Amino acid sequence: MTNTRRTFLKTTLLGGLATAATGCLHQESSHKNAASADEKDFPMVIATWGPNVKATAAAWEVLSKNGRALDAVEAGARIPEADPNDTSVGYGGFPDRDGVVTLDACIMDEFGNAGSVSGLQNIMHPISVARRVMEKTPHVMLVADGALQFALNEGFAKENLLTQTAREAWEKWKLTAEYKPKINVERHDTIGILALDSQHRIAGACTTSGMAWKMHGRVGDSPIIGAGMFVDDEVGGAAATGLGELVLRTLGSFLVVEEMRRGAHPQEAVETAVQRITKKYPVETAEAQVGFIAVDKKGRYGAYGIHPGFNYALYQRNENRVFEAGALMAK
Ligand code: SD4
Repeated sequence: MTNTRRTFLKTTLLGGLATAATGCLHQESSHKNAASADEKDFPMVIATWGPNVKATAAAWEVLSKNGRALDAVEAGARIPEADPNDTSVGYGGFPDRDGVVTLDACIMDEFGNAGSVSGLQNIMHPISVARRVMEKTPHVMLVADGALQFALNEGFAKENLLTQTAREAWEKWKLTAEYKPKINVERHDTIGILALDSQHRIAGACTTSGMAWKMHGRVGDSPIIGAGMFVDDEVGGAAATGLGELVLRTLGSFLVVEEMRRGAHPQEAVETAVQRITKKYPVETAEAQVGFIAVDKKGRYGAYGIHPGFNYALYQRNENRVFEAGALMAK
């Protein structure tokens, strides 16, 4: 066990561990089943993967000053984007099989506006480019060269995002050139982040370098509105991590939000989405991970993965903590 992992596990509370063991609702979330929102639960922010406590902390900086959820999720997503040690997001992200770092990101606000970029190269903060697409263009999504041109026109700097570590990992991968995405790689992956601010406005963001060693031009779930992330201010929001192809085929985040619209608790909703994927794709899901996080407008949340090992960061009621998510294939 790495030191980092030990630190995160130490911060895991009993409620989170109970969830990992049973796959049930969080013990501590029982108070959240009240018909109306508990004001103490606002603001809140939740993000995929434990190391993203740094991202939830950055988002909290915005939220605790009564800032807008949209600003909070953007601030949070920018943390792993700029971290060279995070090999699955932004700067330092592992490249595709041609050695090119290509980035996917999307963002949504409380009005249902959405922005997205895919296959973006050489820009450190694709989430901020996605936000500009949302706010400054008549479109939702820009890809590849068009996205880069737009970013440059908007004043973003062109940078080399391939670190020495990532290059060496790619050189090593090329020796076998076997494409076999692993479950819970480093437990540090794509960030999906959802926030509810003090005025109960919702926003979500998702940003990634995608699956390492993917084909050049491959688009994952993360920049696709409804797959990698979806929010609806009337209902709640959801975000996904893991093997994007499985999430794309099932439009996972949209499914989670629609389940909540039908009245499901966020935990039930994420479990339904995971079950849908595993039922439809039993062979692929035996070896692949997908994890979802979700929040509803009452400030309740849920998280669930196909396999054990998915965890998440939650900043709520003034505490920033990491929890183990339950898993369908928990032993
Ligand atoms: C993708 N879902 O590109 C992303 C990557 C990811 O765990 O989340 N990896 O498929």
